[in-house]
Amino acid sequence: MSDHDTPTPKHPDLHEFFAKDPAAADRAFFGRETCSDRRGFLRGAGLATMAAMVGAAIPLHRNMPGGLIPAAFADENVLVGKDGLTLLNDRPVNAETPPHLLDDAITPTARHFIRNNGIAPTDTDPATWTLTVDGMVDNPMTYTIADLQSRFEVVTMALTIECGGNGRAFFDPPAKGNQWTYGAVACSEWTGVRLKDVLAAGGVQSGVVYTAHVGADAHLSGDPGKLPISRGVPIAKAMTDNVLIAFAMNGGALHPMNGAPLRLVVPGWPGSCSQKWLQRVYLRDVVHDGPKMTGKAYRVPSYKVEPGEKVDKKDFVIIERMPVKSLITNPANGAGSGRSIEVRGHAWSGDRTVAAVDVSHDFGATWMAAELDAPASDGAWQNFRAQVELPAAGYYELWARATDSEGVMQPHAIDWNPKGYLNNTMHRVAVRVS
Ligand SMILES: Nc1nc2c(c(=O)[nH]1)N[C@H]1C(S)=C(S)[C@@H](COP(=O)(O)O)O[C@H]1N2
Ligand SMILES: [Mo]
Repeated sequence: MSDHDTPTPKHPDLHEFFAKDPAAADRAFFGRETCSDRRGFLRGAGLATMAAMVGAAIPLHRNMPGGLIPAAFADENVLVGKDGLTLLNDRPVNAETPPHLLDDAITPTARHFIRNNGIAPTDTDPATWTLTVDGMVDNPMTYTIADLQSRFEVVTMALTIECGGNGRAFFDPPAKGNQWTYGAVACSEWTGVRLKDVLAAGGVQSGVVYTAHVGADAHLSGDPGKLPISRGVPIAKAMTDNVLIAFAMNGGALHPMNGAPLRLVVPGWPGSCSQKWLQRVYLRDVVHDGPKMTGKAYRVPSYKVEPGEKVDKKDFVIIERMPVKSLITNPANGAGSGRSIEVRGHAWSGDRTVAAVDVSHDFGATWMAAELDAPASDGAWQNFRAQVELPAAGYYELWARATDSEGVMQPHAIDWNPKGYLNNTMHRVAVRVS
């Protein structure tokens, strides 16, 4: 199995401090509290701490503007605690993981991608966090995290989360939205309680159709009445065994950008179902119509369309399970190699298992079956490996294709749709043998 350690970020204290409570951090460092008026100057303990963090005295500290984050670590500010992610956008934060950094069977917290639709909350103390379960339940309840832990069975499961828009960058004509390439997918080990147990304790009323999820993140507009995203799932999906309300990730705290201190994990369905910073789940007798549930968000046409084709709004349907897919995590694209190489990666198919992964080194002329592991738990991706012998020096491509338990194989060409969802074409990486 893989190494579960989270690499230590270079300047954890400052970043943790600013991420947790920017006002307090400003006060400590600069002797001023507000973000809009940070004209204080570094002094006393703040100066000493800052000097310790940049690793040297700051002779000209009197000229340092209040609120300034030293350039020595300004660039990593939004990705603190993350390792090697590619930042696509910083407001909201969106960052993906290069495939070769997803080589571990279980994705380390530092390498779990980030997809935010709004601004992450900063007041996320697990001791005071609450989850309200209401709507069409007999007994509406509000739980602390400690309540959840003591009242329900705590389980740990490796579960795959993939953004519905993973692979959007390869759509032609292009689709608007985050230009994810391959790395908006991860399989961490999540610890929490089952959503189904918590809903059952509330007493699910007859006539419930859908869940509705509410998180604590703020809308980009700053309007407190607006939610950035509120998704839900059909009640039957919510009542399955591997849908978790998670309070731990890889044996530690959830990363602040991955929903700390509490989130849903709905494996195999678009990542958007897995509400982060979870505060409320309510049950409804209609399909939930929160932000990003309606219109064309996380929806595809109900029939096959030509690339670029205009599709009427009424013909879009909500994406449920994610399609069969695989990712090569070794070698890295463009790597140099010897003639003998282990091709490794993961394969998954939402709500199903993967039955086979084949690998080709000759542009798809021939395929060899890879060794394929069972999922670590129901909802986890499956690891594959194949030892490939390349005939001579030169340029090669390694391709992988997965086939799921229903016999569905990854396609060669993108099934184009207007919003760029569900790209599950085969992954290829280049290698050069010298
Ligand atoms: N509260 C909240 N939950 C959210 C989101 C969000 O913006 N806010 N983004 C969703 C989307 S679109 C995805 S793909 C997953 C990504 O989870 P991650 O950021 O932990 O990788 O979180 C989902 N849950
Ligand atoms: Mo997503």
